[in-house]
Amino acid sequence: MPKRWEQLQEAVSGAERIQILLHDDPDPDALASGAALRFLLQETLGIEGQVAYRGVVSRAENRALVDYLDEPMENLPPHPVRTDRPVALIDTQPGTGNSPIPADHPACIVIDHHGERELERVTFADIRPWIGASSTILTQYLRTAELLPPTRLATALFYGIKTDTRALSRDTSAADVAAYFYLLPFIDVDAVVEIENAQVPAVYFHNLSIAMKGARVYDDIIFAYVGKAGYPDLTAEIADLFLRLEGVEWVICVGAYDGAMYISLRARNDEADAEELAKKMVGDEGSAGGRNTLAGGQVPLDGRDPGELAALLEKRALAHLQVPEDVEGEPLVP
Ligand SMILES: [Mn+2]
Repeated sequence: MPKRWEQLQEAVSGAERIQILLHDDPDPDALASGAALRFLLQETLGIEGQVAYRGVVSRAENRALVDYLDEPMENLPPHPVRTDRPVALIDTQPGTGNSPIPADHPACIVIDHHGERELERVTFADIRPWIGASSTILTQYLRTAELLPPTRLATALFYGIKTDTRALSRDTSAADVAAYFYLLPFIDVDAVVEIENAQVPAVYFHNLSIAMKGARVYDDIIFAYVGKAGYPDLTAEIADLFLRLEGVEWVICVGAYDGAMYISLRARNDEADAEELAKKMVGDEGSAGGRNTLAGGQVPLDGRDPGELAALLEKRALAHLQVPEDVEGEPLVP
């Protein structure tokens, strides 16, 4: 770890300002990790960092976290980012489906816990797929640099680990457990409770009702289409909810938003390959990424009827999961 910390410092030596990019539609792990890198570089090297992302933070809990963090974050336009400022990329890698920079864009720092890709122009990469959250990696850097995390940052990092690992129940390494309990004394427990209980807009229940009425269960697989989603994170929220269904091993949830079909996958088994399923579902039409138990993707609608595209994606998913074509799913609710 001290060696990594030295290399990270070398990668930004001489820089006065740096842009810290998160993955699109950032989740708590990305938001917390970006804020942590900014704090780390500011406190140790005096480098001014600007955290930025494309897309929207739409899940109620995540918006509550952003409000609580009170960290200036820049919302970037939808096209790929091209900038001359040194760039750090967090919780994703250049050229992946949810990355704001293409594979050939230089980056001085990339920190991620997803599967390692071929990195072309990255000065310092810390990619550790066996770790459950980027927040864990950033917590390690803070400790190595002997920086105590301020309350808001500690709370965000704790929440980042908690959400990415489902409270240490999936994709969790010893390092995640160590970081989680290291942060515990520094966090604001009331803030965590408030973030976790953030109220959702009415459209959540509208989409939930469509999803529930149409959901089909194929043995240990549940497929649900939420219709036209009120916001992009909706499919992820409903996928998390359906994972609670008894006997379910796989949740496949899709919904149309802003000209694209959003796909959210969840698996209960750590040995599953949700990322592979997401890639099979999008084929060469869109982008997908993720980990063993959690993955997502997007397919452009290209003028197609969302319901028909949802049915096509369902077919692809079931084929990949080896459900025979003549098996008809049971409705979730009669
Ligand atoms: Mn993450």
